[in-house]
Amino acid sequence: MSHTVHTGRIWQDVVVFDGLQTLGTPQAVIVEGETIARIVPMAQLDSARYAHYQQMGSGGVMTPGLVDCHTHLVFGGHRADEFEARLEGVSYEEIARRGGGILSTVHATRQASEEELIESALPRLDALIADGVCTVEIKSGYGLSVAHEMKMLRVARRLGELRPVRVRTTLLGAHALPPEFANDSDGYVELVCREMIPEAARNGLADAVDVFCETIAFSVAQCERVFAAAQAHDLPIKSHAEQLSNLGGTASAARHGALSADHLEYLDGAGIEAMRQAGTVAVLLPGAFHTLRETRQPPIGALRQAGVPMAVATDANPGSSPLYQPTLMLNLACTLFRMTPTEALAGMTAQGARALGLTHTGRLASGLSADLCHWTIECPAQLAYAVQPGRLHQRLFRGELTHGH
Ligand code: DI6
Ligand code: FE
Repeated sequence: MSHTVHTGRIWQDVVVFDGLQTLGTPQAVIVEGETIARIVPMAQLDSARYAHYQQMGSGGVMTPGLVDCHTHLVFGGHRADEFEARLEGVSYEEIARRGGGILSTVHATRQASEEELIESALPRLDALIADGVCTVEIKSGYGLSVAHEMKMLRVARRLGELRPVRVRTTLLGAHALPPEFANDSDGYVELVCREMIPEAARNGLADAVDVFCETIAFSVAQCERVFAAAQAHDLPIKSHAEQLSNLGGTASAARHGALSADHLEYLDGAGIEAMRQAGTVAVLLPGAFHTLRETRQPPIGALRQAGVPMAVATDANPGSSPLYQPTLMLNLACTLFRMTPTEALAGMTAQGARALGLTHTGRLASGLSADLCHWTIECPAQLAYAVQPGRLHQRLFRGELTHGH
């Protein structure tokens, strides 16, 4: 077997979107081992120095590997029946109140073995990877008992071992009220705080803790108990807030130093101001907005004006966003929310990483992890402009070429 040892790889004459902006002139991108070594304007490239590097090609667009910072990728079953019911006029909340919705997926997820959950999640994960994802957050939240939530988190961790992708896990025990606690939501929150969070922390299964703050889920006061328990175990917090109504969950999460508040269609000025002060990332989920045929827009203009960082993610899940194509979200973020293509792309790279508390990925800069995508397009805005599979030419994860050649 022949064996070529490359000290490094180089791309020349590429348009670079560095995670926040498109650099002004064509660049060379140089990777050494697992790390981005240099990004240098072509005019300043001493190409002789890189003559023995593997020449990866020239032209096209280079972006950081995409970061999908909000998914519910692990679950049992599907909810096509609810899709049809909603089309006939039944609301998402009504379905939830009838015991369907999230609880229908809880039922199917509890029935499934770890192997079955891995089997069903892998094609979904592969779809994200094929669209350029290098980092994906995966939430629990369809187990709603200590054992089943830990099962979900173990499956999520395992997915990260089976595929070349960085998986960040989030414990979402406070997602919905399980049937066993039907008339005792405080009792369930107690279980989340006293048993679930400590168990996840003890076993190193969760990188963060999330809640669903909503009339059909948990109150602000209950979410604050979950935040306190998470922080007692040194776990960062996140919140699904202001998705279907305004309860003030975002302001509360921000005051507790949340990494992100997610959804935010019903966010008000006080919530925006709290996010600004705390540096909390606004995670926008146009897939859920689209699927639920929501008409209330998240306050993009006000978030932009306040300088609140905005991330974009798939929210991939069987109910409100059965959409497993991150670049489609770039398009929807622009078309539905009027984000700019630059904002949308930053939302799925630098700001997505920030929403996960990650500093070594999501940007193209020397010293960071060589997680990058090379696309056969001419300018970064094309990623948001057209919904067109097949444009990912090469994908590197931690310096390893996993796609293309
Ligand atoms: N909001 C969402 O959009 C997802 N979870 C949440 O709190 C939906 C989860 C589902 O419908 O299964
Ligand atoms: Fe979600």
